[in-house]
Amino acid sequence: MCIFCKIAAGEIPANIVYKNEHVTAFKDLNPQAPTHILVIPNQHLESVNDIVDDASALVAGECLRAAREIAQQAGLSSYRIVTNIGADAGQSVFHLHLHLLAGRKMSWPPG
Ligand code: DGP
Repeated sequence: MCIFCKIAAGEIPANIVYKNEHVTAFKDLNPQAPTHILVIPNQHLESVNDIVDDASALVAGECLRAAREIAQQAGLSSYRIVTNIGADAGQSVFHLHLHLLAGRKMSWPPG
């Protein structure tokens, strides 16, 4: 089981801020902004590359919906959602996750 599967299953601790049937969200261990939350599907998908059918698309959509709800409940007017796909893009944990970042001015393009 991968580390994010273990967090979703409650087998290792995390600072969980949101959970439902499809999605778990928790604070990033190494925050890059005052708000930095990871939103993951409870089921293991490696990355966006695994969104290949209706079931995986539903789960990915639930991740986006959860991110929007978390942002709204936190009163965030601006925020960024990032997902890295592959090592060269910065992916280090191979379980699909959305980074929800907020609380500072963001630059563009990302490095
Ligand atoms: P990425 O580089 O896009 O794969 O992002 C992985 C993120 O996951 C990175 O920002 C650090 C975070 N992370 C890695 N392991 C853990 C963990 O065990 N707990 C928490 N809360 N975050 C983790």
